[in-house]
Amino acid sequence: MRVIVDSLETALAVPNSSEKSNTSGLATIAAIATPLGRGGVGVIRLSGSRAYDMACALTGKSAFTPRMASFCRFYQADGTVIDEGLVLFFKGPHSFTGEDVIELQGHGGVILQNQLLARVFELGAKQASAGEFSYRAFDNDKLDLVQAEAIADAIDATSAAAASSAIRSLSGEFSQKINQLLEQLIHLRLHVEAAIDFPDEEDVDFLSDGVIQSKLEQTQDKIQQVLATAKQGQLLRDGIHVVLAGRPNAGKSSLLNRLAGQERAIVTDVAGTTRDTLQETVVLNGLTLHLTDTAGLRETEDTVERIGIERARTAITQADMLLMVYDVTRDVEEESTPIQLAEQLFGELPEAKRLLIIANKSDLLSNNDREESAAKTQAEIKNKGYQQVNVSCETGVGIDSLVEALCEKVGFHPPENSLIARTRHLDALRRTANFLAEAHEQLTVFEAGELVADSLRQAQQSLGEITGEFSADDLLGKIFGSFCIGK
Ligand SMILES: Nc1nc2c(ncn2[C@@H]2O[C@H](COP(=O)(O)OP(=O)(O)OP(=O)(O)O)[C@@H](O)[C@H]2O)c(=O)[nH]1
Ligand SMILES: [Mg+2]
Repeated sequence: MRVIVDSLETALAVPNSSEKSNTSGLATIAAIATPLGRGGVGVIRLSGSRAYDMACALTGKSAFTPRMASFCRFYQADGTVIDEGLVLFFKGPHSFTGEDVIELQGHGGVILQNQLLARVFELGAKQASAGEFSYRAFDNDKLDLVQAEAIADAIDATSAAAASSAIRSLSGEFSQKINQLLEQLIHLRLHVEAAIDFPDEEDVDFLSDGVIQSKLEQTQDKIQQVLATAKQGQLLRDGIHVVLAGRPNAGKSSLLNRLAGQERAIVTDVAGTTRDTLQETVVLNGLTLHLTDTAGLRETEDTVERIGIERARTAITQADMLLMVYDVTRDVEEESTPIQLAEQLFGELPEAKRLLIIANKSDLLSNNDREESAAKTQAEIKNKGYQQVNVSCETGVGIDSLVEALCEKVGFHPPENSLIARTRHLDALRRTANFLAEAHEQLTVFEAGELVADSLRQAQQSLGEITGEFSADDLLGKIFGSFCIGK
């Protein structure tokens, strides 16, 4: 069996970088790599086969030593000085892009940087498009897709935890997990293909001797572990969209202000204060919350308010999580319960995993009232699988519990060493898991070797999309197009 497996190894190996285009022969690109504005230093980066010659022409020097800073003047064509600063030379392939790279570190002023960039263009460089440096790095095998995405995620991170997990993904930790899984899958495919091609070998039926099944199940377990890590990473990166909805005057805007820690929304005792939706992003317990405050839901003749309510309804349908805020002293009358209120407000009861019920203004209830109201409402809420948190936006009581309940509800509990991930990765992992489940069924129920092999091939294909082994050009365009220019 070992010999057969070895002989199949080459045939099933994951295609590697040989399929990528070669970046040599491409234009030399340039872009301002630091934010344009007032600053001590501004960096312009060049990459390509002519970068070195351009640096020589720009500075009048004839040579640069790789990885050594050289202090130079940067000249216009007519010999006037544009600026002075450092030139750093990274000789390909030992550079970020894998090509020759030059960094010009001048002063960080808008005019100076633009003049310097214009001069570099005059010398023949082309403006880099968004993500083009990273794309070249990917194309030259300096980075895989997960690492390239991690660069953009580190730059765009909205919390310290998201930034540090992006840096861990950049260093290759996430890619390593995926590559281990890919190896495991390839190995599994080898065994299955061998079992199909050589069914009578040593008089053993490889498909039913349990070895393939146990290897398959191990791979399935591993995928589930990686999926769980990736889910946390995706929450870290993207956060969740939380919509605050309820009757007018329930305290939605007060809650937004409490969560934001500042007076962001107007709060008055006039019902119908909030007209338009209002967004605020906050990071609480490490989770990024994109909050939307909405107009109170009610029947109204007022044109402006009606438009506001329509917007509220749109936000409600798009929310990852709905916080239904109600006024404990008013909104839930004798004959109605929070669950009935939710049905009235939203037309139908939202799924339990998308709805958190917030009983606000608990400071206005006496202890007796509070107990009575809790007894009345909690049983039904729990029976139906929903959850209520009692808060007072006035005093701040219950706000911490609300945030904890929110994190719990979306399953956010990132491990110490979490790794950033994107929806794209989760999607690919889920598809891989589905193909493996298919393979398992074909193996254990139908003993259909060819179909097992085909499902495993598709599983490998899906998994390979994550690091970019099998990614289509349009997907690459989408990923790199979302980067900033100069990266
Ligand atoms: N006592 C008490 N009053 C509160 C509490 N939360 C909000 N209020 C008051 O309730 C009134 C309405 O609060 P808002 O936050 O404007 O309510 P809203 O739900 O945004 O109302 P609309 O924008 O009109 O839909 C204000 O007078 C608040 O000061 C609370 O926990 N306790
Ligand atoms: Mg409001």
